[in-house]
Amino acid sequence: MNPNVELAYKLAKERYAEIGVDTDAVLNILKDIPVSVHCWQADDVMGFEVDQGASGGILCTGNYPGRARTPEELRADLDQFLTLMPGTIRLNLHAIYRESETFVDRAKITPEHFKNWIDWAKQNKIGLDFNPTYFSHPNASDGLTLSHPDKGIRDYWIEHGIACREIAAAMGKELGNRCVMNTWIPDGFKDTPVDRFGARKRLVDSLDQIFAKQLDPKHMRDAVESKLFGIGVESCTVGSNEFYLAYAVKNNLMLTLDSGHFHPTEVISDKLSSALLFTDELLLHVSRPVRWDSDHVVTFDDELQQIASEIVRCDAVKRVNIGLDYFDATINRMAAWVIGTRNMQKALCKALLEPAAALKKMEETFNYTERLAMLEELKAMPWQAVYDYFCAIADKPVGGSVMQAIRKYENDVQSKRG
Ligand code: RNT
Ligand code: ZN
Repeated sequence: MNPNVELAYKLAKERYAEIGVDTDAVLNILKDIPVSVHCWQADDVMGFEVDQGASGGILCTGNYPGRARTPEELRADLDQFLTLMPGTIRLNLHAIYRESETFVDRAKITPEHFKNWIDWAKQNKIGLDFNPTYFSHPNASDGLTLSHPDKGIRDYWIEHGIACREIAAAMGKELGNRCVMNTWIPDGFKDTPVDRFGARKRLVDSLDQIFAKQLDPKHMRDAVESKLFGIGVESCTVGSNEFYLAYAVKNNLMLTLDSGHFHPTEVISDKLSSALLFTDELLLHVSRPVRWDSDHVVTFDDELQQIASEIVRCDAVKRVNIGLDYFDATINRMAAWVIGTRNMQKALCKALLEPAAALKKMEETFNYTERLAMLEELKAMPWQAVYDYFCAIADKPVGGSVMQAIRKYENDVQSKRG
């Protein structure tokens, strides 16, 4: 190990001990917090069904070379990614990443179409999460799927949802590692609709059919993701926050909070403590909305730190499933993956390094002055030395040196892709 990394950790350990924080204990917790990494950053949300970009209110921009074009290329990228990441990583797949020699309709996919993914996950001892794909498809071209006025279209997507739940359950069972399946639909309206109630009522009915069958919660759990607006869906999104919050609570599902799916000044960090009082588990899609749901790479910004702090302060590390959701094709996609995922871990690391009990005590006794002083001190405490050490003991590149491996992979592999 680089002696400077070791020395910096030793000093950091002493500094944190002064405020009653045990850094070794923090490292132990951190290594077991899974971060579910979205496969779709590596290929611009295209999948292996047809050769076209995402549609339905989401859009990946940029043409940086090196997009993974095949399942083999995507898995190679993931193998490389895993060599660069400390901690516990899960992989989040979408239905469009199915593998099949011939075209297979989305309503007809089975666990067989994900065999290679399951084998890959087994080999790497990582868990899988899953998503039905209700977008980028002719049956979604009206901008409506499960809430479509045409029963035929709704039934098609219901069949897809049911097929996907079986796939998620098979993944969880095969891997002995529960799979979380997230349902997000693009349904909404560019202009002001007159029958929001009708559309939402149809959505309830479709979801009820999809979730009707009880599947073993040891193998899979369902989550439902709300959204405020997207490109082409500016005036109304059928699956809004109120809709899914109520639906999740009523039906004992997880609520998915995507940090890009609210008003530009509204934050999900404030929502965790409320949602956790009425649902047993949550799923997060950690993203970075710059102007809209623009899915920029997650940076170490205030909201990311607040999200991580809330998870820790609510004592909800085991109740909040952390997933990432962003896609940037203007930069090296491996760097996008690594930087965003490491930022999530750094934020968790920093959050775990808070003297939580002392801070709560200050608040309860109205000692807001000390609370402010402590919170400001914590910002510049040597948490980075702790995270560096976390990478070093996992035998992964420390800090900026990870870019050497990323550049090498770009030269040797990604730049050779057409
Ligand atoms: C879209 C949602 C959704 C997707 C992924 C690909 O606004 O955030 O989660 O980004 O499923
Ligand atoms: Zn999302």
